[in-house]
Amino acid sequence: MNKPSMKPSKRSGGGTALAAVAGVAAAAVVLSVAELIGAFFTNRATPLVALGSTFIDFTPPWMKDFAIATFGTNDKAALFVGMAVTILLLACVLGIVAYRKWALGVAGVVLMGAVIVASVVTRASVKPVDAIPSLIGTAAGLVVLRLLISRLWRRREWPDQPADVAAKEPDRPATTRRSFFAAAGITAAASAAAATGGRLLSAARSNVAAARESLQLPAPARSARAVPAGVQSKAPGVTPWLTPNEDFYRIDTALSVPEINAQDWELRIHGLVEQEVRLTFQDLLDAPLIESHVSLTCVSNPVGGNLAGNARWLGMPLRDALKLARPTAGADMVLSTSVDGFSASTPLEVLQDDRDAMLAIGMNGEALPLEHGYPVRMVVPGLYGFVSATKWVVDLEVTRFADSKAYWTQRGWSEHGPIKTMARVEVPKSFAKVPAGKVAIGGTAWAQTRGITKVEVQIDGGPWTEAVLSDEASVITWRQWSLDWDATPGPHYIKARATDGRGELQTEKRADPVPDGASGWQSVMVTVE
Ligand SMILES: Nc1nc2c(c(=O)[nH]1)N[C@H]1C(S)=C(S)[C@@H](COP(=O)(O)O)O[C@H]1N2
Ligand SMILES: [Mo]
Repeated sequence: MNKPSMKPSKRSGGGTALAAVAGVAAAAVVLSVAELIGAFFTNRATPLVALGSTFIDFTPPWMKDFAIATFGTNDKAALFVGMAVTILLLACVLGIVAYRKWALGVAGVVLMGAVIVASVVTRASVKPVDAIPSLIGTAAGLVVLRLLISRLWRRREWPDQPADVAAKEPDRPATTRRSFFAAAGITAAASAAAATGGRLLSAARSNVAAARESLQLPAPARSARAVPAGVQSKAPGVTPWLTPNEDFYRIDTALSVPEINAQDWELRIHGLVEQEVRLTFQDLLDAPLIESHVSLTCVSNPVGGNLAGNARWLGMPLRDALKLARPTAGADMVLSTSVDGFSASTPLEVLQDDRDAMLAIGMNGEALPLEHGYPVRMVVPGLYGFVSATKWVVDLEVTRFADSKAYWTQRGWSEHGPIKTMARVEVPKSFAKVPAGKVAIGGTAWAQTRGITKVEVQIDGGPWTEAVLSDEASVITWRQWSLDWDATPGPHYIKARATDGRGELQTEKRADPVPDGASGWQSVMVTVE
């Protein structure tokens, strides 16, 4: 074993850079070995996913808002890039520290390992054994770090090699620069192979996607209301009234999409109830299901943003599920929790009235896509997703707002989240150049549970003109609109505002998404040529 005295002096040039390389190679081993071994565990909270998820859970509201505003639905990719850069830098530092003072390097790696393990075991629905991939990964990384660093200590032919090192270790071969890079290269290649193998293996082991594909949805006991022929805006280029599943916005805290076997799925309804209930997926398939078009909206949607979608959902009415459990007097909230620990607080009465709140299993005629909550999610008309639309839902606790706080409420967002009235201008696009003459303006407006009764458009601060409303399917779906405009050359500003079914005009007051949704009238600048 090398003793500290055998290490080169601090000033050895080149050694430091190579030590950083050794650190990076060791970090690659930690992550890839954990990935490979993680393939054998069902939860698969491997280091990157667990660290990222923990980071997301500690994200303050303004940062979440910033991430969504900046990266939109690519916020997860941005997080992974940020994590990769951080890990790369830390690995360089750890490599250098280990090279200079091995014991300190070991302490650093062990500390990193402890952070990884802590973030893994604190995830929801994780068992202690799920720490094993990270533990083995960290141990493997430490071994590789030792092998590479000791090569640096034994650099006989390198100019900065202290004379006594080789003499003190006559039984061990000296190393060359080339052999160091060969070892580092082999480590990198082996890591890449292990990580890829782990990915492929876990993809092969997961049959959830296949089971979803072959799921036959039952016919609803009550079909969706017929959609009027004229729901689509007359203005070309406006979003389709019905959002295809692949285009439906996705917002959640899940870095890796939870994979739940429908046969294993169970929903526990408990808390302030007379009868605790457990529902299986088969119970849902056997229940009288309803089908309904409902538009979902995210509270993080900025004015004019596209974090909203409209789909046909199939599911068991939540009022029926709650009836089985019989909530007791005093309860005023249902805390729904997903398999990955996200939770939402929904007023109990909203889940018991006739607005078609449901435990959804189908979306636009298909089983729920994995990213949208397979096998079961909540869909609640009229409320932003963060207080209602729990995906991968496994637990409903009947409780009181005074006693429990949901995931985003704990992080500074509101306790309640009724959707605010909003008119969105979709064509012409912001900063578009359009030819003079007849220009079709159009977009989508929503005020779920109240409905839209008027949309008005204003050009350059002039009079407000009523737009043509497309047909209304229901008050829980969005409503499209259009207006023909005789455009004259020059820059123009187009503003829109909606009035809801109660005759209430959309507020002009600008508000940020935090804490309970953005508001204000959208204004779009276009250039007419
Ligand atoms: N399990 C889980 N469910 C969740 C969330 C989440 O982070 N985790 N996000 C909610 C939010 S904020 C919204 S807007 C909707 C979005 O649903 P979608 O991704 O199907 O469009 O899901 C809700 N359900
Ligand atoms: Mo959301």
